[in-house]
Amino acid sequence: MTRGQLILIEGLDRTGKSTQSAIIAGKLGKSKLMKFPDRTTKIGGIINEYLTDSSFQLSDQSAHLLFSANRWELNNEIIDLLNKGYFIVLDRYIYSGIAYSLAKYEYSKSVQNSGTKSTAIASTTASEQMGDVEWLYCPDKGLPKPDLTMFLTMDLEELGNRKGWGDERYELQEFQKIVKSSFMRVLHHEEDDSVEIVDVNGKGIEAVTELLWNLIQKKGVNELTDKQIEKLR
Ligand code: 2DT
Ligand code: MG
Repeated sequence: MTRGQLILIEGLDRTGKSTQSAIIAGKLGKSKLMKFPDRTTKIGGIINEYLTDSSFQLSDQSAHLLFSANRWELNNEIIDLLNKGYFIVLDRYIYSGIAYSLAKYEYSKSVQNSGTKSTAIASTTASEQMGDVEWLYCPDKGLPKPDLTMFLTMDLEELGNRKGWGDERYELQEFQKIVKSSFMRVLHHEEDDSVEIVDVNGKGIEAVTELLWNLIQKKGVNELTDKQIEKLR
C-alpha cells in the first residue's frame, strides 16, 4: 500500500513558516495543511486562551502537556489522510513543543536571577521538568514522525526588523533568542537526515520556496511511498 508523506515546516516566529507551508501544500497536489497548535479543537481552545490572555494561568507543565495533547487529538486524522494518499504539510509540531518549553525553563532561570517578579512567558520559578528534554519529549512518543522536517532560521537582527510581532505570550524578542538556541539543541539534525536547517536570512518568499521545494524533491517526499509511517520513539 502506498501513502502520502508528512512534511514539517518548523522555525522561529516571523520566519515565514505559515506562508511557506501554504505555498508548499499548494504545490503538492492532493494535500492537507495542518497547523499546530490547532486552536479549533477543544484543547486548542484552552491553548488559545493561554496564548492570548496573559491573566490566564497554567503551570508550565500543564501548558506543555496540552500542546502535546493537541497533537494527539489529530493523530488519527493524520494517519488516515496519509494512508489515503494525502501529503500533509505541518506548520509547527513536536520540535516547537520541546523548544518553547525548554526556552521557558531558561527564561524562568534568568528571571529568577535578575530578581524580576513576574512574567507572562513562564513561571517565575523554573521547574525541573521543563529543563529535562527527556521529560518534555515523552508525551509525543508514538506520534507519526515527519518524513522531512525543514527548520527555517534567520539572524535575530533581521527577525527583530520583521513586521507582525503581536502581543501573544512568547512574542517577545528577548525570548526568541532563547527559543533559537533551544531549537538548535533539540533538532538533532547532525544524526537525523530527515531534519534540515534552512537559512532564510535576507531571502524573499519566492527564493525560500525554491530552497524548500528543491529539498523536498531531493528527499523524494513529494512522491507516494510504500514505507511504513514511522513513529516517534
Ligand atoms: P503560532 O504563533 O504558530 O500559532 O504558535 N508552541 C507551539 C508551543 O509552545 N508548543 C507547541 O507544541 C507548539 C506547537 C509557539 C503559538 C505559540 O505556541 C508555541 C508559538
Ligand atoms: Mg505566533
